[in-house]
Amino acid sequence: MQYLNEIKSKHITVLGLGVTGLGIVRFLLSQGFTPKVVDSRANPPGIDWLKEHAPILDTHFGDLDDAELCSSDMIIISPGLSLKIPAVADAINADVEVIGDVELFARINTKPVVAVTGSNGKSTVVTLAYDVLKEAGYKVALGGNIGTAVLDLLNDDFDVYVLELSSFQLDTTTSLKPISATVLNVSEDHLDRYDSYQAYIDSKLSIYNFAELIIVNADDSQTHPVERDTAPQINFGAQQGDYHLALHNGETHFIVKGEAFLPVSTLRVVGKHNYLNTLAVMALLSPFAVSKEQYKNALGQFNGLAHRCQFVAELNGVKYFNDSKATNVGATIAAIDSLASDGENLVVIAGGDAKGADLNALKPYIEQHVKALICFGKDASDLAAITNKSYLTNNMEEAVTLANVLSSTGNIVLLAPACASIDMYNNYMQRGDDFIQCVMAQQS
Ligand code: UMA
Ligand code: ADP
Repeated sequence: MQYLNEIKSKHITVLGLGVTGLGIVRFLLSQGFTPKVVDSRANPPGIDWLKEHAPILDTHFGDLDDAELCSSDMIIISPGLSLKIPAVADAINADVEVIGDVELFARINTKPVVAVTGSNGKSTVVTLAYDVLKEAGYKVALGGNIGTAVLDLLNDDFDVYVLELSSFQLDTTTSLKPISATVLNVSEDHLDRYDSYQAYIDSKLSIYNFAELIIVNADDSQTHPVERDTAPQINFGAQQGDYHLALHNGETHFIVKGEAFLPVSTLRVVGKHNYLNTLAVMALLSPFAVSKEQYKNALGQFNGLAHRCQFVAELNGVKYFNDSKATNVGATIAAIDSLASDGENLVVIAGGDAKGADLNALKPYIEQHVKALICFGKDASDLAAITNKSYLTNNMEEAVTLANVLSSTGNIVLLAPACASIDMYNNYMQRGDDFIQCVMAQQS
């Protein structure tokens, strides 16, 4: 850990004390550093841990303008905080180095990193990649935006890291050199944090900067690097690409470089978007030794993740699906696409905080496949305004009760909000759990 010796004498501030901040603090403490810890909240999530394990550290909890950030040599900032916050911008102007936890990880780590970003499918892809590598016998670590701070993983002796990276994390990462990297897809998200959609796309594309192998989505040109002569590139897509889907002996297969590798039925979870996610995994893991048998085992055991198009129950011939993780328009479109059959078979529950996105992109999918759109939450009226099939309600309970009334045998009720949950819930998991509870209550 040569780099740590270089910064031994620096005054380091850890800015943010959530999952990331705690990971940074734990790592720095384990290496003999005593950073200052700052958070704009009076009671940040990590405060109890800090009080118990490192009460000696200098702290400031509250207004960042009073945190004296400019007197640090280096700030390691959490992804939930924008670099444009005035106190942070002032520190950057005063030549304080501001980096994220992934950047510190990159400066120290010597093992291969498989890096994944994109608007949708990141968690699914990294989890499946992790499962496949494990099945193939690698000692593999899974972390990043999926929930484990990367620095919490650094002390163990892993063969390979699989990292999910958000645009926020990429904004503060400049020297990560992944063995393979992908932007899975791009659709509008987080526009409340970026000056423009292009700025959000540019953030995503920075994952390719020092990648040894670039994996692009053949069907989404926004995932392609701007520079032409960078690293070798391979692509995946529905009908085109080095990794694509095609019929073989009457069954749709994953096609790998011209050969029918495995039938899509090998994968336990369904939906075209999951087939594309699997192709992305195969492309990302092409630098590793994984046999067909090992893929078959891993794909066959993959149950998908909770709150992503998760089957909840069947009541009176109506199936209920929880896709609470559909926190943007692109994910809701993918859910509608994968559950739609002929005619208007879906009752969709949506709404929450749209994060500044243009909701009109949903319109053609609602028109074609959706019988009723039931909305609640902060941006419910904007969402309801895109179709005359909409209903406004006040909360999940009312929405599920109405969905029960409006649906008939053979229909599907789908929670796919196209919005973040933070206006009414702590997170998308809590929203999904509320949906499940309301559905179960309909049974009694
Ligand atoms: N916050 C303050 N003041 C502070 C610090 C944070 O108000 O001083 C607020 C932020 O504005 C944000 C919240 O606290 O609303 C959490 O921010 P954080 O940076 O402390 O978050 P962590 O707990 O460290 O979790 C972060 C990721 N969260 C965000 O980027 C907002 C987690 O992704 C990630 O799992 C974790 O690091 C480990 O890498 C979550 C997420 O929602 C799941 N990500 C967004 C997404 O997927 O769309 C990007
Ligand atoms: P992320 O980590 O990028 O949020 P997840 O795997 O958690 O991705 O899935 C988030 C949402 O996106 C879920 O609603 C899921 O059904 C949907 N989804 C998954 N893969 C894709 C894809 N390839 N394209 C579009 N939507 C997808």
